[in-house]
Amino acid sequence: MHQPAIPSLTAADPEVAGLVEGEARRQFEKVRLIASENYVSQAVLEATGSVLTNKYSEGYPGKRYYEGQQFVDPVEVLAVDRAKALFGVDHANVQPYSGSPANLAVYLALANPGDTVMGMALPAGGHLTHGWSVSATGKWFNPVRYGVRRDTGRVDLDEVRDLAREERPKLIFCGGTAIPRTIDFAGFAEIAREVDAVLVADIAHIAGLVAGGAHPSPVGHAQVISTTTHKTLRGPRGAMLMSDAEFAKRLDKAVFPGLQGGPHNHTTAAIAVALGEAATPAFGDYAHAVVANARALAEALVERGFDLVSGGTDNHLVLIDLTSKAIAGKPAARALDAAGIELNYNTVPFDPRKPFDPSGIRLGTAAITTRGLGVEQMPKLAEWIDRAVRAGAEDDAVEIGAVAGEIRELLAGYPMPGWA
Ligand code: DSN
Repeated sequence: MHQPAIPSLTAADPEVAGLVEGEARRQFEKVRLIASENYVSQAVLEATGSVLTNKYSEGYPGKRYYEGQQFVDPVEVLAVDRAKALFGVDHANVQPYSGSPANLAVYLALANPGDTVMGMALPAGGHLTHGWSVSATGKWFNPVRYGVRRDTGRVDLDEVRDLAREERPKLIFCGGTAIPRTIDFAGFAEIAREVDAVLVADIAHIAGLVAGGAHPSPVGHAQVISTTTHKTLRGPRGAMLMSDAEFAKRLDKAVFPGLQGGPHNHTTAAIAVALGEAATPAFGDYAHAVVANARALAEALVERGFDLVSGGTDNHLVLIDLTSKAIAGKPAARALDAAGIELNYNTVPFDPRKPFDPSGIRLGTAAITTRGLGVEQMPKLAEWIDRAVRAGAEDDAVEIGAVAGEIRELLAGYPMPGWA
């Protein structure tokens, strides 16, 4: 049963309630390896489902365009103060609706249409909003892109420096969505300083690892930091912008009124709760356990003959190149899902296949670590992945069903917030 229980929803709209219950059960029964997902705490769920959703609050605390902010203002102040304390930044804005709008606000604040901006190419592990062609950021700005080296699968800062010297971008984005290795914020900062660019660190994937001390912090290197709140940070779906004091006003104005209307106050409250949780020693243990699990899983996958981009991982994320296997990323992801292992198909660097049918799969350990799985389970998980991928290639529904059954049996012993 979904927790908190949903009796009113069940009575008023059984159709929606049934779907919510179904999703809760699905999340309970699957090994959730989507690298950008997690399980939020019961407290975060409750804040997200609170009456704060009823309130309009355009503006910022103390400067709103609507009355009745006696409780919403302190909620937002709390979230901002907790973000500043947790990450050690001068300024935080907790209003962006999600990661893409947060990044758009950075462009609006610090660049003009047509300006040159630099980011990691999407197929190399970057994000759409770092100037990829199909994104507004690729259409309205002049994007230049760095990638990774073919031989190492890692960013080559010499290449980044050469490109930056040649193109003189106004903004340089580091970070992305499929980067299994530590981001060298200091190295990027040196390049940005040399070409007089603003360095923007998009830490959406690794924010929880940074907060928990399991990945170096961009603070002191990147003048602007963008993050979602729902990945390794384990909060509600939302985003934050953090920055040096110098950029605070411009970023705030870009978020509101530049791009958005009223903030989602229920989300702001849940972000405050998640940031409170992330400041505890237990969260530091969690962040380190996420990385330990990813490393153990990567090692076990390599032992089973999987090719990993960059050969392994330093963070929560593993990118598998299936080129040497008899199956592409998309059918493999489908077979794995049927076997109880949820992940996404993904391009790999220099992928000869199309993004909608690429060569790779991406996985991450943030959610399974929240669930309580540890390094001792990772060899078994690698075995299940191996069996499901083989079964997918051979169209072996019996084997896929067998793996799904074994996974359900294991997960029955690992509770999840949101389901009882
Ligand atoms: N969709 C997110 C991810 O899965 O990484 C990035 O926007």
